[in-house]
Amino acid sequence: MELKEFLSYRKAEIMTYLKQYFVKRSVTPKILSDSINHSLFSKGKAIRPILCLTAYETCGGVYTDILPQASAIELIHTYSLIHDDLPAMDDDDLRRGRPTNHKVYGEAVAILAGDALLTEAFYMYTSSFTVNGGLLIEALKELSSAAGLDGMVAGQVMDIMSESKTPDIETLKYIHTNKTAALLRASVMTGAILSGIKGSELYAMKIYGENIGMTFQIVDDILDITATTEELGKPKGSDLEKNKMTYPSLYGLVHSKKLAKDHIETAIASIESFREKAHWLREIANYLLKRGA
Ligand code: GRG
Repeated sequence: MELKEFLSYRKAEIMTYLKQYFVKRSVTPKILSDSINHSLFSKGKAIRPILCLTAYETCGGVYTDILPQASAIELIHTYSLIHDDLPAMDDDDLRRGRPTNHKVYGEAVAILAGDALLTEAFYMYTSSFTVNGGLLIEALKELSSAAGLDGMVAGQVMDIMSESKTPDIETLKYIHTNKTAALLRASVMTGAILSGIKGSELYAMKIYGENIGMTFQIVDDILDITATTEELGKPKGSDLEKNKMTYPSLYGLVHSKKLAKDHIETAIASIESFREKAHWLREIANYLLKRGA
């Protein structure tokens, strides 16, 4: 199977799970349901839940066993995009090839849809599980810290506070590690934790997750300059327009590409001991790099 087929098959399974879940949940008022559906069932790659399922499988699990836990990560990610697009944050009009949530449903509903997605993620995570309860709690600790104070929220605050400031490596690393890499690392790590692996194998997954996370954001910075609005599904050049601190703004395009490649090499080397079981994790790492080539 080619990677493209693998990704689209896994994404379809995640989306089917989410659709069925929300049908059963029968969300009211209708505008809240519409607002959630608008952002969740659109053109996203679902790369975080795919990484979670794939890490679990690499560590010896049957991936369908953790569909609720992996899919819950997509709810957290989608909330972060809805809130990131709000006028008080990045003030964007286009996301995943559609008008942003607040443009269609208004700011109040968009904020609340984001809140609902974040809280529902934890309801989904704990409502149906086949793994050991202790492992589930460990994975939840990893996920909640990465999505909040030890990760995405802290990184987002630093990102906003650094707009229009002279780029420096410490701040840039802090933003990328927390805003973007933390949730990607947690996607990999929670899959690994739920499988029950420990020690050096779990550590290897952490290094893999951190490094693909850094490449993801560096490539995102590069694409903001090199891709078209249509390819991005959001406005091209928005980092430049908002004077964001990015890798190309500090290192230029060529060196940023080299750094993205270095992180992927580290990620792939870290999971060597999983041998052929890590085939798809290696393929995904290379794909995340090639997006920016
Ligand atoms: C609101 C707490 C809070 C955080 C927002 C997600 C985020 C943090 C900001 C989005 C800004 C941005 C473009 C970050 C770059 C990395 C990133 C998260 C890109 C979007 O993720 P993809 O490419 O999107 O996986 P899809 O649409 O494929 O799911």
